[in-house]
Amino acid sequence: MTIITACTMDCGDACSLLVDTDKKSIKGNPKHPFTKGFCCKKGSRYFERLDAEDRIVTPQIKENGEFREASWDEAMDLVVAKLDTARAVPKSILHIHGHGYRGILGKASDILFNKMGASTTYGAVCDDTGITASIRDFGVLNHNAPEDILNASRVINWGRDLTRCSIHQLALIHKARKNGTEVLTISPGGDGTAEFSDVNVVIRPGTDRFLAAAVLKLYLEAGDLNPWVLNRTFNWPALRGLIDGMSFNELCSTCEVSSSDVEMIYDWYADTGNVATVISWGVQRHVFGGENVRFINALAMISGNIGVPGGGAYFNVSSGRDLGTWEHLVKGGSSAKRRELLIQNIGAEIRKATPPIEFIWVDGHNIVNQVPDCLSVVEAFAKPFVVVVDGFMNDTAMQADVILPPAFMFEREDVLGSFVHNYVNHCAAVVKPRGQCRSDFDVYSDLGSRLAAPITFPDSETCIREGLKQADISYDELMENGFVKVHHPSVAFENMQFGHLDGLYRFPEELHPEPQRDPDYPLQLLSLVSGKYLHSQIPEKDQAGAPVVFVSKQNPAWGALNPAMDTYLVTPEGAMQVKVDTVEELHHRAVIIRRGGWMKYGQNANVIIKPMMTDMGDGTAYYSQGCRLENR
Ligand SMILES: Nc1nc2c(c(=O)[nH]1)NC1C(S)=C(S)[C@@H](COP(=O)(O)OP(=O)(O)OC[C@H]3O[C@@H](n4cnc5c(=O)[nH]c(N)nc54)[C@H](O)[C@@H]3O)O[C@H]1N2
Ligand SMILES: Nc1nc2c(c(=O)[nH]1)N[C@H]1C(S)=C(S)[C@@H](COP(=O)(O)OP(=O)(O)OC[C@H]3O[C@@H](n4cnc5c(=O)[nH]c(N)nc54)[C@H](O)[C@@H]3O)O[C@H]1N2
Ligand SMILES: [Mo]
Repeated sequence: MTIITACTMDCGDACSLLVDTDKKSIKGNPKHPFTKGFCCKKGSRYFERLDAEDRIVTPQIKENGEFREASWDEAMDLVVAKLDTARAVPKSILHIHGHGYRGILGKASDILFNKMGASTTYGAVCDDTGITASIRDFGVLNHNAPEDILNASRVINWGRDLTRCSIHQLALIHKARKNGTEVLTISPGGDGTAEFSDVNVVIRPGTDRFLAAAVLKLYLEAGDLNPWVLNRTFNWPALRGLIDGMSFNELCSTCEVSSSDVEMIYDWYADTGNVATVISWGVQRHVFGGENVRFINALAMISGNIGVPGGGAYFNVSSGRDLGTWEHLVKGGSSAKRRELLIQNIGAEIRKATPPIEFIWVDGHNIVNQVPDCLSVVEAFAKPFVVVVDGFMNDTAMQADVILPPAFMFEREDVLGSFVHNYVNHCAAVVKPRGQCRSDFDVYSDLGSRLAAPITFPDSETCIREGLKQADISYDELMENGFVKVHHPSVAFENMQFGHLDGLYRFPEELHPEPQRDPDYPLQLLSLVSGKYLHSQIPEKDQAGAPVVFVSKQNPAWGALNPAMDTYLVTPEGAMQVKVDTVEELHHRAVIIRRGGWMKYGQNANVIIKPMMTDMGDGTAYYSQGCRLENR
């Protein structure tokens, strides 16, 4: 039987899928206008994950350092007893929820722990730097519909590796190129962007703001600024003054882009026809990542490409923008101001917390793996009682006292939106949960009702219906078709009306210098997404041996390494053994490692990445990590 469902993985493509439950085959829904009948391998091979031999399908309790199987009743009794005790000081409970699963029902754990007044996290490991930057500029988070890119004469892509992170945006780009749209990509290189770009410009990682400022300087020199555009901005004189005071050559040399390439980028923006600007998430994972995004947005604005078809600046939209909450339907508990611990330095934050953290609950997050300074997270998890809701014995599950096995996608229902497109999808449960796995919603509903002071949820259908009310989405249409298009104008900020109270655009008013490189760690470590896997959701069998890092043949480390000896990737935080390979057109001081490998296999770069904040949105500056390669 073929059933319409949808992917709930943390990916903007948010595909509508057809699952043949007899053949266990998965394909993209041809009726879904964005999915268009195809999906990536992570989606089409999801049964390998559901049926994996090493999947945890029974609750586990740790005793004397070893896990043993337990019934749900035994595991829940133990968890509830610990929680009831900890609730005497609600702040002593810490709830950590990640990007592992999303949706209307996916909010259940946040709602339950909010009602308990538990501590929570702030800060971000993903996209909040770029979101905050975009909101400072435009007043709200929005971009043109992704399909509008087909109207662009040219696309300027600031680093997004569509071959890995979004095959449906890639398909749109392929289609646009067939119709004559040209694509220029600016990135540190060594990625998949050459496959879909007419021109590639290699930039020193972390310095896009200087390149955008250099192009803006050429606009100033040319004097061809559109008065209508300037009229829609609040603080143009401040940005103009800032750029006037800078030398073109210095801007070029800071980002290590030649003046002729900067002139070419100016021509791409200034020529007739509209230009769409695409901004990667990579641009904002640097200490001045927010400023990078703001200067790129400023260029899209000054070039007259905001509020027009075929233009726009694509960072992302909020996947939850069309979905409401059902928290107000929950009975018991109360929502008070919660203590917040910084996510990207969670080890240190737990250690210094007063009152101390006694109980930690983690769901949908391989936190021990995905945040910097992982070893300190392991240390901080040692004393509190730790419950992890996950289905694999990954770096986080290993630190648990109790592991509760969740039903994964296709085994449980949810409804979710996308951070790229404008459709809301129904992720139907199409197969029974394996073994004793239970949906997260069911687990939280059960847990809440077992507490000494209970917190009770409505049934799941009531929650879904409530969540759909916000954007007036028809429940029946959603169930019938598997998706609903939510109306958002195809062009964002039409007539240049922005979200600030005065309706005007805001420019950045400062350009911070790039921090000095530590001469002992002259290379820059980029821990990029891998095409084959979603973050750390990597089968254990694929993690043998030292991980491969990629450098350019021009990298000073490459010539200095002796291939016959062991090689280590070294930062001030520590060292890990790696294999080194070369890749074309990568910036000569960049080192690429694909992220998500597990600590227990010596594959996790976060062990040697220091927690560093970005300038906006409390984001994580993973890519500002200095490093070196050496034989040992
Ligand atoms: N070094 C480095 N680290 C990074 C980044 C970087 O650039 N560099 N970027 C990061 C980014 S962009 C992100 S978004 C984060 C992602 O960090 P995480 O959110 O930790 O992502 P995953 O590694 O995919 O882990 C998600 C977990 O959720 C589990 N899961 C899946 N479905 C369900 C479910 O239905 N219920 C429950 N309970 N669990 C489920 C999966 O098995 C998996 O273990 O990592 C960040 N980490
Ligand atoms: N296959 C797969 N797809 C995914 C994910 C996954 O884990 N696997 N994760 C999803 C999630 S949660 C996210 S957030 C996205 C992330 O998607 P991407 O944006 O692709 O994320 P990154 O790998 O962090 O960075 C992407 C690119 O940024 C470029 N880059 C790095 N630094 C700079 C810079 O300073 N300037 C410029 N111009 N470019 C730079 C790099 O060359 C890299 O190719 O992907 C989503 N899609
Ligand atoms: Mo992300």
